[in-house]
This record gives sequence, structure tokens and C-alpha cells, in this order.
Amino acid sequence: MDDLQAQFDATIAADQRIEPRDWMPEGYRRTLIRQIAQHAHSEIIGMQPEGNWILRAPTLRRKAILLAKVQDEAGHGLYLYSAAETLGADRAELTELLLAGKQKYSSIFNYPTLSYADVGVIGWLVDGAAICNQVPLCRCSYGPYARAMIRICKEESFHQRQGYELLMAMMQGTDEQRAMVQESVNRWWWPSLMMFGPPDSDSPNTQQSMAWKIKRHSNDELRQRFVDMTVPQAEALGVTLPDPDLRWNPERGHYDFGEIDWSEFKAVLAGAGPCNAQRLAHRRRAHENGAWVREAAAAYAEKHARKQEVAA
Ligand code: BYC
Repeated sequence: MDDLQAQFDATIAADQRIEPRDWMPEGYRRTLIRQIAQHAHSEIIGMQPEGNWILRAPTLRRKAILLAKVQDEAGHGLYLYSAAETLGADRAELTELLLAGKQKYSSIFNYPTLSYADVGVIGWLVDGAAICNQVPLCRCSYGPYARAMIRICKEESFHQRQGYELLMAMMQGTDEQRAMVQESVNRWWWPSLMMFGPPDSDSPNTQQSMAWKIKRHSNDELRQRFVDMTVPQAEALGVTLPDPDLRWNPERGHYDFGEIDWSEFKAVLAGAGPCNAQRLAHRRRAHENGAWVREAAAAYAEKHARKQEVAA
């Protein structure tokens, strides 16, 4: 046992990957299943806010882009559930835990998409935050998660650009369109900062996850990186970020920003966000409506296996 632990520690120290068949501490396995499952659930629940606009996209081009993006999110969910399965988790059980409210998904998807500008702002801010958080996960110590993240991040970059391009087009449009973008930015800015999780001083998992090289940076470090990256983009777009305390700090070499309302974050995590109940109810309905597909796939697999047996 000591040998196995020593080998695990040496692999982490050498920045090499832990693979599914390698021995790993139970806590490492549990932490990864928790994070990867939460990540997968976020991708799947994350299809809902934007999915709300597919039927109302203003042009065929915009509809095709949005359909492709939402479809990518389904794909990300599937890669991530597969990564969790390499740790011995069962996808059906993870789904049950989500539906029972026992596993989390990102707080951001509990906010409503009230205008079409939200499609652009989600791409710009939400996918922008996701990229900041997820690019370092490509160097996560667990091989299957790190490899899934490479493809996911490539697609997230496309998502972020499509959002920014949509906002650019709207900002070059009418006063009404510009006002719609600003109103949307006002609603999404603070929840986007909350995506990075609680402050480091209040994050129970960060220290151990960083020691295991699952997380490469703390929540606050990544949040700061996102703010620094986004302020110049807001200036280029011509929108105002809704924070009177936001200003460049030459001593720190970073933007200072105002206090996040952590009571709102906690309320959303506790299930009291504007759309928590709606998101879970919709996911439950979709799961029930898909029961026949799962049954048909299982029946086909069984039939196929029986045929193979007879042929052998
Ligand atoms: N929302 O100790 P901490 C996307 C939970 S999908 C909800 O800092 P950790 C996209 C945390 O789980 C974006 N819960 O935790 C999709 C923990 O709870 P438990 C999703 C949150 O894990 C569609 C507790 O608070 N991205 O990009 O070290 C369309 C204490 O936190 C949140 C990922 O999942 C939150 N915001 O760090 C568009 C990335 N924050 O489980 C875009 C992978 C924290 O102990 N995940 N909690 O009860 C991570 O990087 C990390 O899990 C986090 C949190 C940074 C999120």
C-alpha cells in the first residue's frame, strides 16, 4: 500500500498522468468523479438556456450556429460522462444523482435567457469564463479528463467567438439592439464571475485538488484572469461592465473589481436561483421521454450479443 501511494505521489510530482488502471487514493477518485460529474451535468443542463432561442433565432445562419453550439454541449457532456466512467462511476447513476438534486451543476445555468442578446453574451462571458477555467484542466493529472478537455476547449473557443461576433453585429446595429446587449451584460456579468466558485478562503476543495494537480490554479486566480481578459474586450465592444469599482491597478498589474454577492451564489447553489426548479424539471422530463431510446438501445445490444454468441 505504501509502495502504491509512493508511486502515485511520484507520478504526480513528475507531472505525469494517472491512468484508469493505475492505483489512486480513494479521495482522488472521489474528487474527480465529483468534479467531472458536475462538469458533465453543467454541459447538459447548459443546453437549456440557449436552446430556448433556437426556434426564435432571427435568421437561418444564426439558427444553424446556435444549433451547432448546443449540439457541441451535448457532446461535451458525453465525453465527460465517459471520463467519469473510467473511474468506475456509472453514467445512469450520475444522472439519477443529478435528478435527485444530490449532485451539482454550474450556478450560471439557473439564470433565464430573456432576450436574444443573451445568446451572444453567454458565448462571450459564460464560454469565456469556461475557457479560463478549463484550459488549465487540459493539464489535469488524470489522463482521460485532461484529454477530453483538449477537444472541449477547442470547441469552447469557437463558442466564445460566435458570441463575440454576434454582439459585434448587434453593437453595429440600432440603438435598440445596443441597449439590448447592455441590458444582457448587466444581468450576466456577476453570475459569470461566480462560475469560478467561492473565494479561495471559502473553497473547501481547492487546496487538496491543487496538491493532486487536478486543479492547476485557484478559483480567485482564474477569476482575476477572466476579468483582466474581458475588460479590454468590453471596451472594444462598446459596452459597460456593471461594476463601479472596476479599474486598472498598476501596482498589482491587474484590474480591481467590486465585491461579489456571495449570498446570491449560496442561494443559487441551495436551489433558490431564478430557474433551478425549471431546469431540473425540464431535465427530468427529457430523461423520461428518452426512456424508450435507452430501452431500445439495450434490447438491440442484447440481440446483437446473442447473435454473436450463436455465430461463435
Ligand atoms: N456552481 O471547493 P470548491 C460550460 C461547488 S459548463 C455550482 O471551490 P471545486 C458551458 C463545488 O462543486 C461549466 N457549484 O469546489 C456549458 C463544491 O461543492 P461540493 C462548468 C459550484 O470543485 C454549456 C462547493 O461549491 N465547468 O462551460 O474545487 C454552455 C465548493 O467549491 C460552483 C466546470 O464544471 C458553481 N459555479 O471548484 C456554455 C469546470 N463553484 O461538490 C458553457 C470544472 C463551486 O463540494 N469544475 N461549486 O458539494 C471546476 O473547475 C471546479 O469544480 C470549480 C469548483 C472551479 C467549478
